[in-house]
Amino acid sequence: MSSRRSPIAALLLAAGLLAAGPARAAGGTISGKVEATPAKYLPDTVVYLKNVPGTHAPRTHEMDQRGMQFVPHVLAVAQGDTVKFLNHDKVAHNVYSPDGEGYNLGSFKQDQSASYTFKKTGAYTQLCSIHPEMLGYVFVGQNPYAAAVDAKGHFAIHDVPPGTWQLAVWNGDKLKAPDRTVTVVAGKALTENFSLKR
Ligand SMILES: [Cu+2]
Repeated sequence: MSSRRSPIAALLLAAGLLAAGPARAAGGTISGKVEATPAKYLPDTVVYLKNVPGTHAPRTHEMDQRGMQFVPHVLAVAQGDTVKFLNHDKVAHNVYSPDGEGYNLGSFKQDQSASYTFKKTGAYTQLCSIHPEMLGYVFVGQNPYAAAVDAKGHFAIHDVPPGTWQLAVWNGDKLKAPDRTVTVVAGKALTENFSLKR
């Protein structure tokens, strides 16, 4: 009748459960809406988490040049990620940024591309030397938990590790909102709205 486990077996079981826990548990979601005053600065907004420990697999993102614009206008990536810059216009475009370590990927024609891997965090103004009116931003965070807002100011950050984090808003050097402490629980959704002002 005895089904009692030895102390060692109990320890191994506990260790196994603990090891399986973080990989199995879903992260949380943080979503909400950002309002900006003046509203014209709303498109230049990223909501992000500061300083989340742990490593992430580097990803490759795409920023297109289409209709004489960078698409998306703001791209949020993580340190170590690569951005592949595309060109779907009939004219040649250039890709350069004076920010961070700076880069100039030269000029390329329709259906050609050029890639850059972002080694340092920060916001990179994305410019084209051929068309001075073109402007985009690559926001490079410390971690992948960041999202640019859509046209109405909505954002969603998915698969956030459970824990207590600092939630912040980037809007260049134009508008601001105070950082906020949030506690993320696995499988739960948080709603966080922001109002940006000068
Ligand atoms: Cu251009």
